[in-house]
Amino acid sequence: MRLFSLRMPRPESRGEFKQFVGSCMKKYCFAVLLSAAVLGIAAEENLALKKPVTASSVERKTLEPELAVDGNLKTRWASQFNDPQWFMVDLGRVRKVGRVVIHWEKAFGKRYKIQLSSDQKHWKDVLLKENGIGGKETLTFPQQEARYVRFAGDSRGSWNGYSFWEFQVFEK
Ligand SMILES: [Ca+2]
Repeated sequence: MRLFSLRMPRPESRGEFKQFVGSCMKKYCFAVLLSAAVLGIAAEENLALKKPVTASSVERKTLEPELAVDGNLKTRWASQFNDPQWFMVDLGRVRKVGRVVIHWEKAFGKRYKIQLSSDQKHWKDVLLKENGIGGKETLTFPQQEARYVRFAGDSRGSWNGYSFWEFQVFEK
C-alpha cells in the first residue's frame, strides 16, 4: 500500500529523522480520518432503503408499504384503522442492526415493538416502546445480526392506523 511506503532515513541526519516522523504523523492522521469517515458512512447507511417490505394491511392503494422505504419523506405507508398491525423489511441478507428510526405521520404508534429475525419464523423482541409520541423516533438497542426487521404495533396513538413517512434501519 502506497500510503505506508515510508523510507527510513539514515540515523546521521536529525533533520531527516524529524521530517520522517512528521511524514509518518501526516500519513497516520490521514489513515485515521479516512477510516473514521468510512466507518461513519457505514453506520449511516440506511439498510432498509428500497428493500422488499410487507405489511399486515394498507389503508388504501396510494399508501403502499414500499413508500416507507423509498427515501422520500413526502410519501408514506399507512395501515388500516385497527390493532394489531405490523410492517416488515427484508434487508436482503443478514446484517448487523442496532438502530431503527421511524418518521411518523400524524397516525403514530403508542405501544409497539421492534423485532428481529434471520428466518422469519423466530422473532426476538429487541425494543418495546410503551409511550410513543410520534414525530421522528430513534430506537436504539444492542447491536445484533438479523435479516428481517419488523415493527409490531399493539396500540395506536390516534384513531387512524399506523403511518410512516420512512422506516430506516442502521447498523448502529
Ligand atoms: Ca417515503
